[in-house]
Amino acid sequence: MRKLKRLLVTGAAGIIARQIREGLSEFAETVRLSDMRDMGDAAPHEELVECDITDSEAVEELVAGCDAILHFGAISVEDRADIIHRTNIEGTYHLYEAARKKHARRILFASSNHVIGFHPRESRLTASSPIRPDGNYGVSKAYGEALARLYWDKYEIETLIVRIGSCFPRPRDRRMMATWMSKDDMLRLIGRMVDVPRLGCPIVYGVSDNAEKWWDNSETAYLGWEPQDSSEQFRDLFKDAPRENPNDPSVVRQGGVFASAGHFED
Ligand code: 15L
Repeated sequence: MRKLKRLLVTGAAGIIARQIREGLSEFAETVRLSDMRDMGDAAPHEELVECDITDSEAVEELVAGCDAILHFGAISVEDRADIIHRTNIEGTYHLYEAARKKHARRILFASSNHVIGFHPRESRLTASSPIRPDGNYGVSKAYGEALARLYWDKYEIETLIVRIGSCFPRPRDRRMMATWMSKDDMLRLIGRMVDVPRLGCPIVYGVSDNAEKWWDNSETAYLGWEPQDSSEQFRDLFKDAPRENPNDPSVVRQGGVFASAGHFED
């Protein structure tokens, strides 16, 4: 496998980056980790940089010298629009501008299933399905996807857009039997992002090979990513859970409670 010189990871103290951190040494000689929160101690191949993603100058400095970026840095739950916009919209804009100016050519944009969260669970979605964000958070990720597409079309910066399902050590509720993504499947996907000769700007659903499937990645088969794990190993966790009401909006919609949550400006 091709090895990058320096791989930048934003949101390095977050739940996804913490799970995959150890595995990243396979992809790059140096891994630059960035967050505003505590990132622990650096391993010999790591650099730790405290950076506020909303500070454009600091982000430019952060990106300098990196050939690829895993952009996980974001508010990752539903919140008021002004809070979400600052980090997820302005911050992502600063990151893409820095990539353009400092010649970082390949980015993984951690998008989310909440870009399509209002689709009902019985629909099977592809990369071409219309977006149906389920809240302020989902809208901010749709912006990031559009920005990624613009920077590919106009500046040839390649982005792997990953609409991540639920990347936790194990599913936290019944819904996540369909949306769960293992850390190893995430690492396999990053491996393809690094290794594929021509990436372009594909949209991939970040989900393991679960028995319950809402998302179809056949349009991006050229990436050669084949998830190996399945949530079935965790099915017993929910065998005694109360039966869900099939008409509850959080059960009807793919986005779960993000879709049924009330308006966040009130
Ligand atoms: C996300 O995008 C969130 O960041 C995460 O906290 C989970 O809730 C996940 O989606 C999900 O849909 O399960």
